[in-house]
Amino acid sequence: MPVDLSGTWNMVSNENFEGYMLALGIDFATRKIAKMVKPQKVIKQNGDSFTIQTLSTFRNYLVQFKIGEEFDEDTKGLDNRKCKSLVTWDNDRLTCIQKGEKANRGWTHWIEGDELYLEMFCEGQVCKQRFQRA
Ligand code: ECB
Repeated sequence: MPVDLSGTWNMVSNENFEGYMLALGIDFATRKIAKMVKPQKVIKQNGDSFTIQTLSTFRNYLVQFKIGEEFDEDTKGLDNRKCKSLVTWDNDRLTCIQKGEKANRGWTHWIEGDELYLEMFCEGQVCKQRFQRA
């Protein structure tokens, strides 16, 4: 039985988001605003099917996928790139590899204590975010 990441989660910390956004080539004005927001994650996990919404006052982002099935991801509203994305379980860590123009790109989610963790990585930069249940 894998862990269940389902729920509504509020961001409580965000480390090196600047470095991650720079690696993605996000412009100065967008980075300034993006750094201010505290997004909420709404995760729906149904067996192998996931919906992850990232909601904020600035932008929203939606991704839907099944474990082990590569899908076309369009990071519209973020860095606006196309990726071939694949999500798998690495033990109790939900891990996504986003193949595309940017090397070494992806993210990992896991739960530790009552908190949801997210690490997003791109070309050597790692952004670490932590969330608590709303
Ligand atoms: C939707 C949050 C808006 C805040 C940032 C807006 C613009 C910044 C542009 C690019 C930065 C790249 C990523 C933003 C960080 C979080 C958005 C969702 C990242 C993501 O792919 O999360 C995964 C894992 O939870 C599911 O899509």
